[in-house]
Amino acid sequence: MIIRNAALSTALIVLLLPIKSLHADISHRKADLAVQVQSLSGAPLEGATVEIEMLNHAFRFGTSVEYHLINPEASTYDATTVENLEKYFNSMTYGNVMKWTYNEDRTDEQNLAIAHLPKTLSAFNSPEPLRLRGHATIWGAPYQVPLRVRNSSDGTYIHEQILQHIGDYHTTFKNAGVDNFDLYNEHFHERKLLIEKIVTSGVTADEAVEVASWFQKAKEADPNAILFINEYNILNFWQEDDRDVHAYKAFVDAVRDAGGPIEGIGLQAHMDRMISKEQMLRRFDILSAPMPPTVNHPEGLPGLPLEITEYDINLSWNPTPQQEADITDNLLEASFEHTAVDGLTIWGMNDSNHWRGNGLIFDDTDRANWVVKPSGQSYIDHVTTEWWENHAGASAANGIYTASTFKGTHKVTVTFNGETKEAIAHLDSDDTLTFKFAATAADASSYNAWVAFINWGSGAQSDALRNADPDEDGRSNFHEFVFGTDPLTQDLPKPPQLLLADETDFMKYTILARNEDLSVQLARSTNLLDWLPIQTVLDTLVIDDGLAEHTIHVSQSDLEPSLAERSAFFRIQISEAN
Ligand SMILES: [Ca+2]
Ligand SMILES: [Ca+2]
Repeated sequence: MIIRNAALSTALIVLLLPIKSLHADISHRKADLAVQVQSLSGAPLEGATVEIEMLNHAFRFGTSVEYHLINPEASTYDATTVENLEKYFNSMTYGNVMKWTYNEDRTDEQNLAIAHLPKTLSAFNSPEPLRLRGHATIWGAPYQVPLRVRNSSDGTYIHEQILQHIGDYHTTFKNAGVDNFDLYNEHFHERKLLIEKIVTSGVTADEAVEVASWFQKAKEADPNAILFINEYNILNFWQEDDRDVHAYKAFVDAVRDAGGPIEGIGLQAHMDRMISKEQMLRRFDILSAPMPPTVNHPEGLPGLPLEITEYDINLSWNPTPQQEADITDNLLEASFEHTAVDGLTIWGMNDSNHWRGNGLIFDDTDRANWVVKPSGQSYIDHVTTEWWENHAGASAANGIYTASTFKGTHKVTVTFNGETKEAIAHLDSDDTLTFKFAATAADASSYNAWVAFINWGSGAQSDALRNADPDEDGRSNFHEFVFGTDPLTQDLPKPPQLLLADETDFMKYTILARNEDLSVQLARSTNLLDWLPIQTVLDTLVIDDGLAEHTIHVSQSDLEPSLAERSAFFRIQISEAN
């Protein structure tokens, strides 16, 4: 018996491993971030320290939340909700306040304040704001349809009311920074109040023409709005024949064929049964497939992106905490691994603010102590650990350090020769960021950078001071920096050179000095005590190695009114610009 069991276990493992690894490719979620470290003149610098800190995902990880919990002016504002919203998500959807009845009871100003609130909140505690999904413009559920429309049986009137609302709604939210909108919610499940009163034939193609007019109206009001259709019991459809999945896709195609600009397919995913990752991936394939050729579109149309819009777990099937974690694993992994899925929004994080009392992340029975559930741990582990990477290393001989990392926002910090520089990378595809550093004393553009390159010897901190003259050649270190001479050798800089005056210049000086962060000022005196600044024109010609030839042009008018003083002293003053 023991031997047979062992053999069976081995056989199962052999069978399961290929299935698990079949879809584990997430390379499409990553890109190469190359950090190129160079000298000011473009030569590669080896050995720079490079740190890449992930700040935000490109993939949407969102939750629904109620406005009254996150509105700082509401008495019901909940700091714990806001804290967890900013910690674990980069997107949010309002549960109710952007639906038709709520929306039309508010002023435009109030509706815009609602749309703008997420911009004041942080995504994954980064400097970036939360994104917002708009939910939902049209939904035929009772109490989501205004009373006058609900009570009407006049299809023409209802059609006109819908177009009026869509026009108003998408005019209000135009340029409000809403990522995308569920324009039409639950076509297959909430039919009686709207679509069945407008289209009495019951023919799908007729319904598609009507719905296409809604999408067109939204696009007219806001050409930049990205418009989704949204539906439930698709991902968790109970039959292996995927019948409702095909029906949903066929309706989307019919609306598109009728000219309705559907740009994304929403899947609510209120899970009422265990669904495997393979089932989900198969349904994503069906839904994201291109539209087949039609008379109107002989080439067909490209497939559409998908989003999971309302993921949560229905308690109707009495799932164990482990099953809740397992189905969360399945959905997160299927969504992240499938190339067509752009985002996953859960429908509420904590039990006490969930429509069915089963938030995905937290049991907050004790409001002072939110406890992470197994399903929440699955979410947190995937989103903030497994799919969250920081990188560190050193630039190679070609000056480059490359990290293959998640698409999203990263802070890049590079340190070379004691100098540190930072930049933010928004990584959508392979990209290169270039950092330039002073690599030699001649490269240094400031005194402090220059000082770091000189080997001052031991116990000679004071030798590096700006006014020190360790080589006793009569020039301070700052003068040595400015004129590109050696602070430890008695050498001489090229002196300023007086050039012959020509028709435009009364006189003209050239000096050789640093070309960056320096200002050059000419002054005049008759007694070597009082100095009068002279406005001059300065030309800077960069030679190389951080040195430049500065030419000071002095015209006759610069010297007025005392041209009569034929005898004068001139002083060239060089200082760091700021
Ligand atoms: Ca000196
Ligand atoms: Ca010297």
